[in-house]
Amino acid sequence: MAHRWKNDLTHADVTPEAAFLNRRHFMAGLAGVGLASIAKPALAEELEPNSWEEITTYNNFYEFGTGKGDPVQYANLMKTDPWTVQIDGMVDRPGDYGFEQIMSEMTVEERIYRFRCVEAWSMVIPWNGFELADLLNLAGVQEGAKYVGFETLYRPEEMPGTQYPVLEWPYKEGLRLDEAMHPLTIMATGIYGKPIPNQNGAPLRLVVPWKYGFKSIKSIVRITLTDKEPPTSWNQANGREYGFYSNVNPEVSHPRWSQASERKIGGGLFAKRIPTLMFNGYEKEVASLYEGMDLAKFY
Ligand SMILES: Nc1nc2c(c(=O)[nH]1)N[C@H]1C(S)=C(S)[C@@H](COP(=O)(O)O)O[C@H]1N2
Ligand SMILES: [Mo]
Repeated sequence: MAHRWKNDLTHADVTPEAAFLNRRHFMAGLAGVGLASIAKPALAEELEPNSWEEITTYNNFYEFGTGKGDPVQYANLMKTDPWTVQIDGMVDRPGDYGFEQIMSEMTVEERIYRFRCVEAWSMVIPWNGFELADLLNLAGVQEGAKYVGFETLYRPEEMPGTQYPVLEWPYKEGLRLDEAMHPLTIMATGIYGKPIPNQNGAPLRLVVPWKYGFKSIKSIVRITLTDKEPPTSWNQANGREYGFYSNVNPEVSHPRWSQASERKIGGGLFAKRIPTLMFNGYEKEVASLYEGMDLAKFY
């Protein structure tokens, strides 16, 4: 049934006033208890969304280069209109779905999510988007489908980064069907109420807030329902370092660095590392998806 997820981060949490009061609250508490509660101010701080400037100028979008500033510099080369998403595989209504057509059928809402890159930096981003489940239901998922594969646009003449074989193009990602149907999983089409900029994955990109950022594939042109685990770009490039699941987990280190803490971009006065939360803070909502699974083995 239409179980709609209740946002735990609301506007009240994220107005400058609320953030300021939270900080004062912690400062006051901190004076009495000393540095033992160092993690607490960080938790208040993380409710504060990053600025438009931070979210749209510090990006990973390797089709435009591997530097954090490359996407904002080159992604405007990508033509996003017209845009169609091919939905195929185990669906009742396969076909090319136009972006406008999709938008006319979907309910867009605001979702303020923590976003945690596998490189151990993070942001809080106020997305606008719709639940992926609604789009999959539009296409009609057939019985027997177990996974969803996604592909990014591959248009070398508009994507200077694709001349380098950093990854196999097109960029591919995948989810288990239950992950894809989870109410937290969205297709983002905006940020701060504005259309999502090219560097962030225009006109629509996946956002799976409890997984490392690379699962949140940008500028999607194809969605395939299948009964087999789909190949994914980072897993193909280095399966030992980037697993299919890639759930945020402070206890499972990346082979080359710890995942126990993270650096929130643009932290200002509080620019220190903050503890990384299990499932990026969405444990209550998603832990049941992985009941009985060895999360160190299925990383
Ligand atoms: N097509 C595509 N999608 C992608 C990437 C990419 O290089 N290409 N980078 C991923 C990584 S590593 C991260 S952290 C996020 C970054 O999203 P943002 O730039 O909107 O913060 O996008 C993900 N989606
Ligand atoms: Mo990332």
